[in-house]
Amino acid sequence: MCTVCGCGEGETQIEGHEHSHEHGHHHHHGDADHDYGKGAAHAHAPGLSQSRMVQIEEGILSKNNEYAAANRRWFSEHGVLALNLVSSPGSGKTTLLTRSINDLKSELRLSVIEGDQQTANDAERIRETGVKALQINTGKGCHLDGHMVGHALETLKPEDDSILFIENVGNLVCPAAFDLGEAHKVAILSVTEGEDKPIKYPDMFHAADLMLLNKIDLLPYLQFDVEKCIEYARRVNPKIKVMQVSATSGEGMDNWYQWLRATKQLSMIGV
Ligand SMILES: Nc1nc2c(ncn2[C@@H]2O[C@H](COP(=O)(O)OP(=O)(O)OP(=O)(O)O)[C@@H](O)[C@H]2O)c(=O)[nH]1
Ligand SMILES: [Mg+2]
Repeated sequence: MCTVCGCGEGETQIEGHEHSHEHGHHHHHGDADHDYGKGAAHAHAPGLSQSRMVQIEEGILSKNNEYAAANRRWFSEHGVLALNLVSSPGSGKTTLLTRSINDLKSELRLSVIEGDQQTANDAERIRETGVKALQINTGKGCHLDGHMVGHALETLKPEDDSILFIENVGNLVCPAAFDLGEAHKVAILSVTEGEDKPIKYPDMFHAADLMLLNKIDLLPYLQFDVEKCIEYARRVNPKIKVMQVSATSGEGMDNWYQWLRATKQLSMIGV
């Protein structure tokens, strides 16, 4: 459960994975996608005091941090640069990933974990590029967590010295609170969403090291103030890097690729 929004108890499914464990999730082997939570959402906690809810939330987050720390150790031992891609639904994460993969797959080792509540659509889109991808379905859950990613790693087995993209569930709120063990969160904001998103959802933009402002090919048709958007992002996170891109036209994508190459290099020397 996520006590931020009360989402989610139930079953998660990770493709190719099956077992039950202490959390009561049931994973399914075979072709099934990893599915977390076909059961009813438990959004309310009647009878629980505010302080009890805070206690529960702290417990969940500290447990998550343990799983995330284990993932981070694994990434470091294997020379894997893990990036957590976060955004609202439809900002263009999968489109951006498929283009990036097609442009970089001859040069870098890549793999992808896809998080969505339902369907394996995004993992299938990634697999069309020839790169390994694994779908996690979170069911009622609104974000990936460290534990789900740990299990996905067992099945996906990213190569040593590679980049692992983790596309989180589309949601600008809860994924900010759940560390997956990644080196960086990359926030994708598309220009169709309005320039004020960084100040409306500050936690996410505060947690991200890079913001990709996507769909800039659409700017001629919109009233979107790019400078103001960047100013808002810097207001919540003075250190955030911002790049303007179009995942469909390819404009600006080279800056992102340069950032990926440089960040991969730095990760190998432990920065
Ligand atoms: N014009 C334009 N459309 C884009 C761009 N990037 C993505 N899209 C479109 O935006 C829609 C959503 O793209 P996706 O890549 O599925 O977005 P997503 O963030 O992965 O979505 P979820 O995984 O469902 O959260 C699709 O119709 C894409 O074609 C872009 O740079 N320009
Ligand atoms: Mg997607």
